[in-house]
Amino acid sequence: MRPLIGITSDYSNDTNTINLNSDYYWAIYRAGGHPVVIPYTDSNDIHHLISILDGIMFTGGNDIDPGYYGELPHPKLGRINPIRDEFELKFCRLALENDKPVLGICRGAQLMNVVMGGTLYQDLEDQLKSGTLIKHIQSAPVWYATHEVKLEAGSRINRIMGHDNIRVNSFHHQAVKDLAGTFRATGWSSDGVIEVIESDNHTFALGVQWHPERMFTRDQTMLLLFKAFVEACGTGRRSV
Ligand SMILES: [Mn+2]
Repeated sequence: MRPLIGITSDYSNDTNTINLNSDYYWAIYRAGGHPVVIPYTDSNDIHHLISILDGIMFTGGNDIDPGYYGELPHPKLGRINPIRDEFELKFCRLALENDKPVLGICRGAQLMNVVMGGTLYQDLEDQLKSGTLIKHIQSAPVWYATHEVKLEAGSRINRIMGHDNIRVNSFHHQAVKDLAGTFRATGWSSDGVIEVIESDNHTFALGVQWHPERMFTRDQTMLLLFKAFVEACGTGRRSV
């Protein structure tokens, strides 16, 4: 039986719609999971939701309210979605506390770090004065890799991808700044921006700053990430 994987979605107050790019859905399905789209949910129901899922993928989206990591809004902060923030932060905290396998994509990786006490660059161009900053909001097609990520030797992401260097797409103006205690950085772009975080204290808690779901149909190595996640979700499932 396919592990049941919850995928968080965006909620628009303006149009009263729940939105998810279907690439996320097909990536989990192709990797052997049974994807279910999770809209925002009343916090009283989150415990039950987590108990019936085998794993959760936190997807990309708007910026997280910097108040959650103790900062005021920087002028370059993008749109925020208070309803999504409140739900996902509780959902992610509870998932990690219960050692439910978690994969974070872009905003999802940032969310995992914030939930566990880390901080973000609210705007890389303004706040990371490295002098070597590369373009992290690519103009190239979504599936096209535009920058390299160096993966730490011996890390989970390195074992999954099977390479010390990979090429990824990039659609973010924010990134992890101070790491939460439970996470370590295991992938960086050439300008030092953290592109992968992972936990050694959880069955599977890993976040990537790029969008593998938009690459896997053209780059099979990107499917390895989803397969490793689904496999971890399957290991922990209760027999019925
Ligand atoms: Mn990037």
